[in-house]
Amino acid sequence: MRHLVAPAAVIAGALALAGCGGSDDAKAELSVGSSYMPQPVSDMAAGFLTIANKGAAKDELTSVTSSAAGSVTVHRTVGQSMEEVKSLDVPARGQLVFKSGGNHLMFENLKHKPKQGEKVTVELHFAKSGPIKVEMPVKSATYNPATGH
Ligand SMILES: [Cu+2]
Repeated sequence: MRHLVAPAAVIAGALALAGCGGSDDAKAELSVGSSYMPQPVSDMAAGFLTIANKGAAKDELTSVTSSAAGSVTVHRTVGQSMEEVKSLDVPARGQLVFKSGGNHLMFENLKHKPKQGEKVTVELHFAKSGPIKVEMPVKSATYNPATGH
């Protein structure tokens, strides 16, 4: 489900955000790191990553696609349950973090069950920036980056 924004609205939004920065062409500068998928045990999988924005304008993650799955949706965790969201903000000079127990990507109807050591290609789509392709490594089912190696 793509979230289409009229180009005029995008430009107006960028200019408004640039107002206090002193630059007329402030834009998001996105990069992706720390991506991984815990090895799935069914035809569903979660995915985690961090989207950093060095730019002076915010952006929005609007959809995620992958040829490895029938569908990929963006979820956030609220209390004990999770809900699908249409988009998530990538703040200016900040980051959008997907991690276990928080925001996550949800892959459904996987075409095959990827194993540890494989990579799953996903494409991130944004309201303003061009799409970013990510090679998401598959880790063990219990992998947790917070505990280190
Ligand atoms: Cu979920």
